[in-house]
Amino acid sequence: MLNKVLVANRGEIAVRIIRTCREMGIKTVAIYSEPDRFSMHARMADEAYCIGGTTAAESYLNIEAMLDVLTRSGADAVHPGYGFFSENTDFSRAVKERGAIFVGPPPEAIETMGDKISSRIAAKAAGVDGVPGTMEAITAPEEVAVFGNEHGWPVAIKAAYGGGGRGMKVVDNSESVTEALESAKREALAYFGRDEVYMEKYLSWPRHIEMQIIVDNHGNAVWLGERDCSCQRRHQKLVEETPAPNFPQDIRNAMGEAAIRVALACGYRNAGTVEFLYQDGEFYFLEMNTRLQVEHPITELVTGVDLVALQLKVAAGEPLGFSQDDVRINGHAIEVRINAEDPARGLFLPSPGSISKLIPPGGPGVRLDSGYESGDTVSQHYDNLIAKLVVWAGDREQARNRMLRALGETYIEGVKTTIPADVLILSHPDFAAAKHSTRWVESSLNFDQLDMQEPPADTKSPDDTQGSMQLQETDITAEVQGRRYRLRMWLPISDLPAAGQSPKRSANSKSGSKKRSSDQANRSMGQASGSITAPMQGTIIKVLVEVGQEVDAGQTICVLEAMKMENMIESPTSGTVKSINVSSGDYIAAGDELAVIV
Ligand code: MV4
Repeated sequence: MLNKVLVANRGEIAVRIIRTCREMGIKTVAIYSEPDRFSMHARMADEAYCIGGTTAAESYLNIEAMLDVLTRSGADAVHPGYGFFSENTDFSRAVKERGAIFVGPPPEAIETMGDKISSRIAAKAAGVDGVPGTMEAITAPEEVAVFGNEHGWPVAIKAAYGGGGRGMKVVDNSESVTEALESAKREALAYFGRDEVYMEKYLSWPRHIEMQIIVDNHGNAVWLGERDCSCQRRHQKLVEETPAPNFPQDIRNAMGEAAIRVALACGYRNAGTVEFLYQDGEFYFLEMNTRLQVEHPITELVTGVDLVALQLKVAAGEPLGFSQDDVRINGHAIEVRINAEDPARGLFLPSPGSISKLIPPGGPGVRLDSGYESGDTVSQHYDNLIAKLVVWAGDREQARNRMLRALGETYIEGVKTTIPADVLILSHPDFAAAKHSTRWVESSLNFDQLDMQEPPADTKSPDDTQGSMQLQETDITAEVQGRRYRLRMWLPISDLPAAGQSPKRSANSKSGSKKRSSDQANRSMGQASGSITAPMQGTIIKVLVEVGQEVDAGQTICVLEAMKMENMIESPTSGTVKSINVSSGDYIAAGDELAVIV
């Protein structure tokens, strides 16, 4: 079995992996960036090393810093979690070159499945049909028009090196093919560094079902049930559940066997997820994710397996220890993601900041996989997932009610969260009746009723006590030559900083010199002055007008890449462009003035 595992990640998934390692007697090594110095995963690991930097690129995507910690710590395996390096073959190869084990599939399997066209070819070779579409990159708009006229509209154009729906364009007719193809290629290049795109017939009302699989090095390949991930907004999963409601057992068995065939066709090892679309009694291969998924806990709850433990066993060369006949699906599990975002008016604007208080839910069948505790800070530099709330119960309706009860118990103060949106979804009659599908959230749910969450009352936590001016035993964290140590000291209470608190920013601190507006409205419709401001932080990827140009109301001024989508920033009025304050490539903050129309 493994001796020491470097957890090459942060947040809730790092905590998740550390917990299972502890249960298995495996030492853990955490890495942390400058903003994460006081983070939960760094606190929990047996060893913690600062890899420096602030942004993801400077820290958790800094391959040299990560490999340096691997060498310094003497870890014999690296668990990548999800995101970051979890599907990066350069990283997995570099880990192996240093004599350590990468807890995941072989690089060849990652490469096969990372290219969505080659993944479709591999699935087809295994006898598993994808959504009707092409097996090579699109080279001309005419190809899309011919395909749409032959197979029917709409047509989905997707990034060959993408995934998760990012950059996907849905084309309704041949007239809009050229612009859609250009936009899809532009986004594919911007998001994934490659502009190859392919197409599929767009299924109008499918369910998004994914199958968990795991393969060891002894010929054992098992599917562990499906997860219904249809409840998504802008390709961000909001709610996942298992078993999929109204899902026939014969389809489940056929999909599980198909998932295994796809995995074996690419020489897969360890845990993975095969995604399908299910519509009108048929299922179609979509893509394969060669990593542990965010939503893996619901599979753990209905099967009783610890997927991280299985991953570590398989990585250590041990057999699974069970076969397909041993797998039992019991009860129903639901997961919701609790993000530091404000869902008011359906904007889901990021809401980074310090969590002044976090009180987790409890009781029967409730699990909170959190990456943060009271006093921790949600940084704007990383994914803003605070925690996953997961419940198990005997059947779907009990699980749905348990989730609503657990959401009601979950208290998070200091940042706005998606909890109100989660409650809206779980309490909606369509969800209760399992009538939802992939388009349901964006076509049928109305988030407008969600008020802007009031800033938390400046309440003291119930356990605040006014201690006397005496010495207080205190655990503090010290960092010596880049390595983190815990020390126990006795200090006068008045000298103690609040746990995890970073120095408060000055009230009038401004980032950048750009003019800010008071209104952070989503639509970029500017103020009466004709000033057009950014509705959210992001990157300008295209400026479409020039100073002095006449524009119409609603004309796109520039394109802002934010929240994994291209946002068209439009002129609120007709007039003349007086000034343009941004150019392509600028990173701007919410409220920055982009242009002025007079
Ligand atoms: C599709 C589709 C319909 N037809 N492809 C989205 C995430 C990524 N895994 C693939 N996704 C989809 N691909 C075809 N040919 C529907 C989805 C989809 C979806 C699409 C729009 C809005 C929400 C969605 C949620 C799940 C799946």
